[in-house]
Amino acid sequence: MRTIGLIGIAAALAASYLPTVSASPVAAAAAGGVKPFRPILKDKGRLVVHNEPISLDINEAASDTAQQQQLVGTKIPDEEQSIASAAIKYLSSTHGVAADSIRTTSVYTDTASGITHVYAVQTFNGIDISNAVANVNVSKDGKVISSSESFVGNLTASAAAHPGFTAQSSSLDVAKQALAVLGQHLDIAVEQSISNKITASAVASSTGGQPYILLEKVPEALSISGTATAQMAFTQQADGSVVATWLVNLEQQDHWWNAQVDLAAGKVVSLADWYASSESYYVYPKDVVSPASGKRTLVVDPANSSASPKGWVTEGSTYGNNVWAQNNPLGGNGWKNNHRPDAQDGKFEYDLDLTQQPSSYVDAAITQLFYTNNIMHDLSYIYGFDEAAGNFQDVNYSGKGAGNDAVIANAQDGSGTNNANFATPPDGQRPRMRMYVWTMTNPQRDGDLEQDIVAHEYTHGISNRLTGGPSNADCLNYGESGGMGEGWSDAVANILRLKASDTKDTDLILGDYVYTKNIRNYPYSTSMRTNPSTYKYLDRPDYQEVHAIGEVWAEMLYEVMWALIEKNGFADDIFAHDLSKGNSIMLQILLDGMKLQPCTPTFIDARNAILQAEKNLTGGKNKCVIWSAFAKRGLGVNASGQDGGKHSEDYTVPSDC
Ligand SMILES: *[C@@H]1O[C@H](CO)[C@@H](O)[C@H](O)[C@H]1NC(C)=O
Ligand SMILES: *[C@@H]1O[C@H](CO)[C@@H](O)[C@H](O)[C@H]1NC(C)=O
Ligand SMILES: *[C@@H]1O[C@H](CO)[C@@H](O)[C@H](O)[C@H]1NC(C)=O
Ligand SMILES: *[C@@H]1O[C@H](CO)[C@@H](O)[C@H](O)[C@H]1NC(C)=O
Ligand SMILES: *[C@@H]1O[C@H](CO)[C@@H](O)[C@H](O)[C@H]1NC(C)=O
Ligand SMILES: CC(=O)N[C@H]1CO[C@H](CO)[C@@H](O)[C@@H]1O
Ligand SMILES: [Ca+2]
Ligand SMILES: [Ca+2]
Ligand SMILES: [Zn+2]
Repeated sequence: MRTIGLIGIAAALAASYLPTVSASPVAAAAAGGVKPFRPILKDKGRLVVHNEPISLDINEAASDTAQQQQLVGTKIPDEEQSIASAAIKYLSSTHGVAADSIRTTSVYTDTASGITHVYAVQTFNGIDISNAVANVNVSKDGKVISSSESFVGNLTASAAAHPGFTAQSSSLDVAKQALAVLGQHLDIAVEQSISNKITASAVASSTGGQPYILLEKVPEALSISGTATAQMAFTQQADGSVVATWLVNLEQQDHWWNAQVDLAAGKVVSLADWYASSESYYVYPKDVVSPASGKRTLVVDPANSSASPKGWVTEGSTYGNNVWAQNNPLGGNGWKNNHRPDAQDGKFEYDLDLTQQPSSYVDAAITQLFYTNNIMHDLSYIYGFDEAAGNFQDVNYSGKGAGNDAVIANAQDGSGTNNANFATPPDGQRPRMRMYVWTMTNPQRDGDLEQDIVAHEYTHGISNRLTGGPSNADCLNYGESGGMGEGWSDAVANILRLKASDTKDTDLILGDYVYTKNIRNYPYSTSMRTNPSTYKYLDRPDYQEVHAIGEVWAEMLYEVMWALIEKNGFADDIFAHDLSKGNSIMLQILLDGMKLQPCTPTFIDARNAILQAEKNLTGGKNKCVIWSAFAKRGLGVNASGQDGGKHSEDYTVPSDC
């Protein structure tokens, strides 16, 4: 049977709970994967609303000085002191917990509602049971309108079951042991000689709680300030039992941990992170392609933890490891010091009135641009445009690839109108996306708000980096290859916007919102009538420009995508990377094909690379449907053509199909 007391633990721990001694004084920094957790107390702590409010005897409580003395250190008006005392009496009588075992932690009166909120914690032998808490809401006329509590009901029974439960230790060494257990949990081993240098001293609490222990000379890998605090407590476990714990509190670069360490068990039993690292964006979410097709919503913590393990935002504004988004009204080359919205609280929520000119909602536009760029970063990362493959990040967590090349994304860039562009230098140099305002309508419309445009631009970066390797930026600049660069950009924008309700009869157009109509010649469609583009179109004089060439390529890819979805089904969430589904297979073999194909590929090279990628991915299960899709548009097995020369169509598939 395990012991629960704190006394004697120091000695026992010396053998069993000391952290492993590492070769270097301080081992590697905390793994990013440590997550907060706590014991889940079933059916406790729910808000109970009293439809018939319960009257409190506030005047009687006012004379109860014993209760009032528990709120020291803060100046509480007499009136609120009395309400708090009455509320504690109420909790005591309704939950069978002695009033002197309930400590008031805060009380205040809300000016708007006039409701007084009383917060309390259950204690045992003067020590807080940190997760046995209560709150009582008292109306202006002195009635309990609602309350909640997570008290330990049979504390005496629990205590009796654990001899030594009442024991206390003020041993400073024990606090150091608790710190070491937290260090282990955070994956930071501290060598004994370093641990020996940590000093500990007792400090009185200024707020009526018990004293705590201040630990100093803590290694920086564990605490950025070099200090930590430890305090004796009890923690209620999920099964209703109570264990003696140490509350250990320390701050790291990206976390502020408040841990409850069960020393007897040598483990952390509850871990909270006081850092509000949450990011929220009021945006057209990833399944709303533009203001023409849906509304903005609040999206909370959208970063994918494998693609962006530290989130999207570095600090309080629209810049982070993947993207720096800002406006650029004058269209100059400067960007670092340009305007960005201020969101110290991580809440990117700005007004957007589409009846006004775009300059009136620049913060909403920058936020949207930042959001969509990060969506593209995470999506392409998941499908293999990662650090090693030369993606756009300032810091490469894997250590592979060149860093310092997060995307510079300019919203409402003043260097142009009615367009957008993306420049891709080699890996390690920053690409630049410039989004323009569109002037076909009044008020004007903002390209930042249209996902297919931003996705199109970002995909230029993906195809340029992947084709011919990350350091060669000259592989998609000419003729057919340049045209396919445009085509992949449309194709990825199409994959991202596809919805479960879409079918192979769905037609998609680009630029619908900003341009008010299709910016391409034909909608993307599996109907030959709606979109008649074939390989032979590359010979037409009006199809020598890159976007026209790209349209033919993207149309072929649209056919391939639907052939794969027809055969394999549709993944509702493309981010889930479910490679048994058609749309996910499509995105995967597009990116894998880019990695495989030569610098300056032709249509035939790119088709063959896609087929090879599919063979590698599935063993060739989809070979024949892919061939059929290409053949439908004239790029069958016997198609032939020269970049800049004649193209000859073929509608047949290999003989084994
Ligand atoms: C009572 O207090 C809790 C906790 O502060 C709060 O969630 C709840 O809304 C309050 N109820 C009323 C009626 O004010
Ligand atoms: C009462 O205490 C015992 C002993 O710790 C514990 O096992 C049990 O779960 C508790 N029961 C309730 C209802 O809290
Ligand atoms: C993050 O991406 C991975 C694939 O790399 C996927 O399995 C996971 O579901 C994604 N998580 C979220 C929250 O989208
Ligand atoms: C082959 O497929 C695997 C995933 O199944 C992928 O990681 C790899 O990059 C692919 N290789 C090529 C050459 O496409
Ligand atoms: C098509 O190409 C195959 C080889 O891939 C060849 O055997 C066949 O003769 C060709 N057919 C025509 C009509 O050119
Ligand atoms: C080659 C290169 O520059 N790699 C970098 C990737 O990012 C990490 C973290 O910033 C750097 O340490 C590497 O030098
Ligand atoms: Ca890079
Ligand atoms: Ca390249
Ligand atoms: Zn383009």
